[in-house]
Amino acid sequence: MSAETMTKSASILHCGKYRLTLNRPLVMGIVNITPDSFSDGGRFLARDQAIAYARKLVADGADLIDLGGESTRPGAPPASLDEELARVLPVLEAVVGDGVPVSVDTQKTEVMRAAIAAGAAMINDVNALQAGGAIEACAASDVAVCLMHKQGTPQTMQAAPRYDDVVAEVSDFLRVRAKACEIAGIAANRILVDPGFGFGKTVEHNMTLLRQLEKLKALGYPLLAGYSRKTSLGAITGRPVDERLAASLAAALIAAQNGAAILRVHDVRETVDVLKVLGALGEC
Ligand code: 7PJ
Repeated sequence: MSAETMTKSASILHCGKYRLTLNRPLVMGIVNITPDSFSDGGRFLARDQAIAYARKLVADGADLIDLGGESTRPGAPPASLDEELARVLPVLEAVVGDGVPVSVDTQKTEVMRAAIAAGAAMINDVNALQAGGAIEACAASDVAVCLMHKQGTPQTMQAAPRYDDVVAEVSDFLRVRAKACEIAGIAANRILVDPGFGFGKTVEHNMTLLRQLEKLKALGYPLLAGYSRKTSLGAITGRPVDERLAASLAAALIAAQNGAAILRVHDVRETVDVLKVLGALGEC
């Protein structure tokens, strides 16, 4: 392939019935459907708020939305299968026809199966499809999969993260998981990889990964990066979670400049503006 053709050909992510051209960074808007995220004035009120919120993110310019029914924040308790299904499915069913691919953030094979049956276009798994039957459930469908690296579990991972070479170890893990997916029948054009910022990583580990994101791109799969509002941005800025917008935008911009294909963010409207400036730079 000539150099000119190479610069023009963007990879295309197969994502359920969608085909996403990765010629500019895409924005994935986060919808957390956990009891602490929305009013606890009853399940239906929380459901309706989550649906309205997802639609607001689409109106704000989200290219995809990511629904999560279990908190994976450091120290968060796990959700039961029934709880997670009851949180995610009604919102998924409501927004799946809105014209934007819907990702479901889950570690549970049963939730994956139900989400796929309900029309999810992507399974986003912080456990990289390591649960029994998870790879097979995704392989039997047409969803895209996001494989994320973490060290330890959300309950324990921030206790004492350690690596000899964080970039090499994250890269090796993602290569092995992506290969397992391909062997099981998930085509390479359905696979995304993610370094898992904040999942068993110190501020230094996160910064090393952010700085060297291009090295993970060498695996040959598009990268998803999620740094929005994370604890290490709090450590760097001294700000609580609701005051990390500027830090989150800075991290998103750096991730985009260093090759991330999809940015998983809370603040969609602001991130879209940041990316418009980056895009305009490319056209100068
Ligand atoms: C990530 C995620 C991430 C992917 C969460 C939070 C914690 N999925 N789910 N990557 N983080 N792929 O948003 O603070 O970084 S939950």
